[in-house]
Amino acid sequence: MNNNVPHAGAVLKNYVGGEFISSNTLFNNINPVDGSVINQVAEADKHIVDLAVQSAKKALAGPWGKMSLDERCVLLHKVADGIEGRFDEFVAAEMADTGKSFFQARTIDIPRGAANFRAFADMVKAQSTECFHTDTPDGKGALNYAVNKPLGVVAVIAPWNLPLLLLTWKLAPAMAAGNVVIAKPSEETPATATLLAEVMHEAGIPHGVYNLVHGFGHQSAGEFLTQHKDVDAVTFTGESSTGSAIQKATADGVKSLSFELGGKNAALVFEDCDFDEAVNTTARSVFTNGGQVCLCTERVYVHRSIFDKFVEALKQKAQAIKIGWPLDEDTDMGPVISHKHRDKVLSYYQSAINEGATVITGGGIPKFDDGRDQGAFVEPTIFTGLSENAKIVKQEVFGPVCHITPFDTEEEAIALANDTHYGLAATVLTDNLKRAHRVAGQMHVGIVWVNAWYLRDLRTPFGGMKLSGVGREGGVHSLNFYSEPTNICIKL
Ligand code: NAD
Ligand code: 6OD
Repeated sequence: MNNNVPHAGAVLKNYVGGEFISSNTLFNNINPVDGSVINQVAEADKHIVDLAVQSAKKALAGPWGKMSLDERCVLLHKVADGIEGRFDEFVAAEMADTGKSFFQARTIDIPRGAANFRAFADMVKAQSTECFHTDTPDGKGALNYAVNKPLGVVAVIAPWNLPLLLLTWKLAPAMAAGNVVIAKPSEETPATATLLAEVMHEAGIPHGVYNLVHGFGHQSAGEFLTQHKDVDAVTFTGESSTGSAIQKATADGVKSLSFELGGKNAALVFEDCDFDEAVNTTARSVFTNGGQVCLCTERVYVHRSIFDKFVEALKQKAQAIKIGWPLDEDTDMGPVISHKHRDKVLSYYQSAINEGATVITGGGIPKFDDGRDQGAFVEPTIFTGLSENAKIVKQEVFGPVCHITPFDTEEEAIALANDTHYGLAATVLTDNLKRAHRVAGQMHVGIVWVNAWYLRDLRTPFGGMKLSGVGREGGVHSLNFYSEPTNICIKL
């Protein structure tokens, strides 16, 4: 299974000040497809995290801080070239760590890793700063203009669901804006961040600019980073409860924070939608990556006049999903990330059943009669019949599951969609243009897709309201977060 996986059977090391360093504590990196150990990972202790921070500061004061914008952007394009040059290794590493399909890794995750570097290298060169001419009593005036400076040492803490995509989504703008970074990938998915360290090295990124520390959150590399006095900013993607813990940990140091957190996203399916398109889009938004995308739909609201037909059509889609080995060309869905996460997803399935849900399809574990029975697979699942207060309708599951509820009026649909503590994304399915604008404008979320899902333009604002996040990234929003403007006022 792991034959072509880079560093299979070896130790994945930390990358600090341009050197790969091991540590006294190793933990296993598990393949969720069959439970096998892919390799071991060197957990960074406090000393290694401190070395990373000191190396980063040195690089900022040295070659990276002195480099011109043009030179920096050339290097970022070289990093993108490096990812593309070692494309197959990145794909194999991401598949082994997550169990995601070959199709998804090669069409979404790894291409976006490279695209993030190219996009922000180009965007930072097009960035302008503010300039104001100010009247003064002597009539000669003053000129105000802002110059952007990096924040400094930025800790980038990433989750396991789209490991390279989400890490580089933050690394690329942070580096483009001139910062030095310390990446902390999820303990579940350490491989592509390690390959990225090799690419950074080969591309000639000065030592200390990109540092990598492996480990966990609590009392491990994650906390050591967020509590470090010389870390200037923390940019984090993960669970809302972890965001809250980081907020507390960083309070004394008054660090800049950007949080992309959980979601409990709704799809609103109106009677005037293109029915087949609406079913396809909803199936994609519920089941992509085994439902492990923060933007995935977990609550579907369907107009009562098409409810039964829609539930039946989505059931057919769910049952047609091919669950299997990542390398099989026709595999649509792999396992969830770990046995621990599978237990969590299954406990939500059970709670739905205990609360009286109708199981339209799924609800359990698929049976394979081969090595996959040792993996972390769950069935794509659809429930109906629960009240809006049911646990599975209220809380984020992060698995291949949705609950479908009928509605009668547009107002009711909007109220149902907004009745959540989260506010990340929503999908509106209608062919009525006026309704599309009207409904989209009333969603309390950071991102609304109309007749689409996960259609991305990296220049657009991205983030969530309420428990789903703090701040926006994407385009100038990222560049602004990773920069500190200094205003210069010149009396003329
Ligand atoms: P998680 O919060 O458990 O872990 C994310 C990262 O934080 C990991 O690297 C982990 O080691 C680290 N971490 C954990 N505790 C920490 C602490 N106390 N201090 C510092 N670091 C700590 O999240 P996960 O399980 O890896 O990812 C799934 C979650 O992420 C879901 O809730 C999902 O919705 C969310 N997510 C959100 C977005 C978004 O853009 N809004 C994107 C992807 C995932
Ligand atoms: O596409 C992106 O830029 C992005 N941040 C996606 C987040 C997905 C959540 O799992």
